Amino acid sequence: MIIAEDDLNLLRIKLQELQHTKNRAMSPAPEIGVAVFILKDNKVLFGRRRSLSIAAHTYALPGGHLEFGESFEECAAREVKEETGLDIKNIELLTATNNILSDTVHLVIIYMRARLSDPDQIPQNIEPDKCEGWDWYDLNNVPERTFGPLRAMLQGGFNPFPNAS
Ligand code: IPR
Repeated sequence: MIIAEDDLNLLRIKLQELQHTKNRAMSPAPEIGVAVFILKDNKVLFGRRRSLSIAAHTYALPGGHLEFGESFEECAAREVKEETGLDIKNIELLTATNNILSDTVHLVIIYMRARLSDPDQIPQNIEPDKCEGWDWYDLNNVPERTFGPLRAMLQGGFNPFPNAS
């Protein structure tokens, strides 16, 4: 039987998810994620996540787990590149939130902001098995199904733009 490359990728992702779920159940521990507000004009980049164990089917910022030995800035640049193909600059730490999402998922999210290295770059959906696609959104008009903690933060008045009142 010949298995298509796309199906293989999907299988790999599902396997990773199962492994994560198993690890979480066996030895629950806080995880560290880095999420990036990429600022362009007055907009921010969001993507709709596919069925992943964290924030499934919600709109979220590009980002992912911090790897061993990595700085927040390195993680931000790596995850943004892996997920969107974009190169970013002026990467800065904004804030962190502590999110107990379920009995087995406790995620500390480090929020960063950054600008496009080249403002004409267009985001690509590099990991279609993980994300439905990327688009720019005005912060006053974020998608209905934005990842809960992020939505709460924005509704609470958090603004990633410099000099925001
Ligand atoms: P990986 O590291 O698998 O890319 O993580 P992710 O895309 O599931 O992101 C998890 C942390 C996010 C929500 C900041």
